[in-house]
Parts: sequence; C-alpha cells; structure tokens
Amino acid sequence: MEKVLQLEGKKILVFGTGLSGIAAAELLIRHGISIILYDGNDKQKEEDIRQKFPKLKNTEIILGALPKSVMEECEIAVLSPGVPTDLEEVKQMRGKGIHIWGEIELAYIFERGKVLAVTGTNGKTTTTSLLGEIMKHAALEAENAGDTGISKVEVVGNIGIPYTSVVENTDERSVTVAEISSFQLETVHTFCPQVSAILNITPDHLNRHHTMEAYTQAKMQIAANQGRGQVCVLNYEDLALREFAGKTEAQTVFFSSRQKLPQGMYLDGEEIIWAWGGAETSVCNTGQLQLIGKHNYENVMAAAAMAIMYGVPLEKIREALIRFTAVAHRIEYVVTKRGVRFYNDSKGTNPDAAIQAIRAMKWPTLLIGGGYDKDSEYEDWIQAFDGKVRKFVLLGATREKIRDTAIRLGFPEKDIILAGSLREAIDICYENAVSGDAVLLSPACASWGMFDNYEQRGDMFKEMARTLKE
Ligand code: UMA
Repeated sequence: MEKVLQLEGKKILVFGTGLSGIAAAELLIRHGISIILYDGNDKQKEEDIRQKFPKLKNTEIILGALPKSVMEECEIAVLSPGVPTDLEEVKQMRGKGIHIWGEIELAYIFERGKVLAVTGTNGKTTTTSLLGEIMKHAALEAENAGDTGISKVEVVGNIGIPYTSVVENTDERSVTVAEISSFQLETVHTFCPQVSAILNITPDHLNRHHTMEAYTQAKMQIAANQGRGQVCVLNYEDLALREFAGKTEAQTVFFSSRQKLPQGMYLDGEEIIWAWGGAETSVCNTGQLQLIGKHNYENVMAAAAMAIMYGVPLEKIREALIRFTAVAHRIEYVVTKRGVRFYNDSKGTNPDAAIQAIRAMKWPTLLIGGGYDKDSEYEDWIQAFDGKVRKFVLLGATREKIRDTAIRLGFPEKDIILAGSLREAIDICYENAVSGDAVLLSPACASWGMFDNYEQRGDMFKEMARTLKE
C-alpha cells in the first residue's frame, strides 16, 4: 500500500457526482482522506446527494460554479470520465499545479493484483465480459486443483462498475479485468495493465476528443506504461494499430479475422487458430460458439489471446468461450420456438450497431426495427440486409421514415409491415416465420417514447418470445 501513502495529508477534489465520482469519494472517505465533492450541475440538490449516499455526511459538497478558493486548497483532482479534460475549470486547476487524475488512476493506486484492460471503439463490453468469464473459470479451476493461482476476479470500468468501488477487494493473486474508455484513458499516469488490448479504432466521440489523432492517442494510452514484461494485444487489420506495434515498449500480439498470421491469433474459415513459436493450435470452431458474427469472433480472439498471454491454459479458455452467451441485449440468443431462433439486439440503438446484428444472421430473418427518432439515416442499414430479411416489421416514431427509405432502395413493399406495439410485431413475425428462420429485434433506434430504455425493450422482447406457444 506504499502507493496509497502518497495521498495521506492531501486534500482531493472529486469532480462529478455520477457513478464514478461517488465511488471515488467513498473510497477516499474510507481511507480517511479529506475530500471536496464537486459537480458542475447546479440543478442537483445537496440534500438529495447526502440522503442517497449517507457515507458523504461529513463531506463538503459544492454544486454549480467552482470557487477559486477550492483550487488553492486541493492538490489532486479526480475527474469522472464524462468531464472533458479541456474544460475551463480543469485548465485552471492544471495551471495552478493541481494533479489531474481520472477515477481509473485513483483506483490503480489501490490495486494489489494484476490488471487486464480492454479498450477500442467497438466490442469492449463483450470482450471484457468474455475475458472476465475466462479468468473466473481459470480461477475456479486453479482452486479445485489446490493451485494457488488466481484468488478472485473483478470485472470493472466503463462496463458500469466503477473501478474504485471494488479495488479494495484485490490482493496479490487477484485479477482485475477492466473495460477502459478513451475518456478514462485521458487521465491515467501510472496505470499499467499486465495485458492490454486495443480492439479497433474508428471515428467516435469526436465532440469530446475533437480530432481522430487525439482520440487515437487517448486509446493508445492504455499501453503507455507497459514495458517488455507486459503484453498489448492488437487488431492486425487496423492500420493505426499495426503501426502502433512498432512504437509501444510492450510485447505485442496480433489477431486477425482476415488473414493467417505467422504469430498470434487468426480466423481461418470457421477455425480460430493460435500460432506461436512455429506451432499452430486450434482454439475452437466458430460453430461451437454461442456468439455470432465476425465482429464477435474478433472479440473472442482478443479475449483468448489476452488470456493465453496471461498464462491461462488453452483448454480452460476453450471451455469458457464455448459456454459464454452474448452480453444481454447485444445479438443475444433468446430461445428457439418451432425451429425459429429469436435474437434480442435491443442495444442496437443506431444504424451502425444494427448493421453488425443483421450481418451476424446466418438465416432468413424477420427483422423488427424502428423506434425513437434521432435523425439517423437508414440507407446503410437497409443495404446491409443482403437479401436476408424476409419480413421487415417496423415500430415507433421512425417506422414511416424507415419504410420509405427501404422502398426507395428496392426492398419489396409487401414485406414491410407497420406494427403498433412490440407484442404485435412479435406475433406478426412468429406467424410468418418457418422453421430455420430467425426473428431479430434490432431497432437501429433508441427505445424512448415506447419504453423507458433499451433494457426494458429487450427484456419485454425476451419474455414475449419465451412465452410464445409452440
Ligand atoms: N459533470 C460535470 N461537468 C462536466 C461533465 C459532467 O460536473 O463537464 C458531472 C455531471 O453533472 C454528472 C457527473 O459528472 O453528475 C457524471 O459523470 P460521468 O459522465 O463520468 O458519469 P458516471 O456516472 O460517473 O459514469 C462513468 C461513465 N460515463 C461516461 O464515460 C460518460 C460510464 O460509462 C461508466 O460506466 C461509469 O463511469 C463507471 O465506470 C458510460 C458511457 O457512456 C456507460 N461511456 C462512454 C461509452 O461507452 O461510449 C465512454
């Protein structure tokens, strides 16, 4: 705990009262470190925060404008991921010599075990969950064998569990599997995963990072403190990442879904192969996996390569891969009724995500789409159907707009049906489906207007599908 000592006697400003800020504040309070909790949103009420989080009862809370005096008092500011690093207040603090840390950096100061960290534009959550399952399986096996291997596994970060909320559970033999966003990587300084991965980098969050260079730079921070003793797993098909391999100090391992690699992990037809030291070993056949779609095979390869490089036996990795079902609401297999497979992709809330889902379907598909209008364009999505969509059932505020786009692009009008509710949409699909078809909920739109959130939409779909009469 030597690293933690550096915090003693210092006053820390915790910036943000969301998930990360509260978890960071509570961690510091538990360690008797003096903090000020600050949030720029003055619509929040101090009493509400105190009532919701009783541990903050003696903590100074400031909402709205940040007084200059606070900047004189604090030595470190811990930013929540959503706080931009070029915010005026943050610039001023930096100017005054205040150390700017992120919530991940703070947690890492308390880390006692090893960290495996995943970043990338797409696939982070699936890869992190899958790697978490592999490591848990390996830990369990080690215990059974009376081995002193991995004591426990924590899965944290952007996935929704603040790292600071569980880091005190770590010990010398524990493993923390972390999903780390570009926002979180902007404010790490000593964070050093034993194995990291950058899955892919495509334009995203440019409103925050401003340029693609800055966004790419942030992602690459994941390996900034790694040396030859650590490993960084990279997607060979991403040119920026291929180039990055020549720059990082870390040992690099590639994966590819498009070509054979002399060393690393690759997809050869339906077989995932691990090539190492001149030998080639099959990891698994994609047909054995419950995850589907090429993008998911990339996630599988990244997670498996990370686990191998950590030292998990291939057999254990294979068992965990085969057992793993999709993350909830992301091309999630639900049930088969009368030979018709049901898939829930309620998380497909934009056309890009929905494109991945329809590409993943290997069967004639009855597709349920539409929802809240975010001013999206649907051409690319409809063009990705590739003749697979037998019936296109549309819901919500966007249903007419999507129908008109589909007709304009030559999708048969007779196969488009407008439904008034999710219940009606499912029933239409089930009536029209034959054995061997798939029914996919992948709306390409947000759920608002008809549902509270995408989780509720997905849960209702699953419940309705499971209770259909055979
Ligand atoms: N705030 C300010 N000033 C600002 C910006 C925000 O005071 O300029 C305050 C807000 O008023 C609010 C608080 O900060 O009270 C919110 O902080 P936050 O946005 O960091 O949200 P948290 O609840 O702490 O959640 C964060 C991540 N959020 C973001 O990155 C935006 C969560 O990722 C993450 O799960 C959580 O920490 C736990 O680690 C969400 C996300 O959308 C899922 N991530 C992006 C993505 O996946 O694309 C990167």
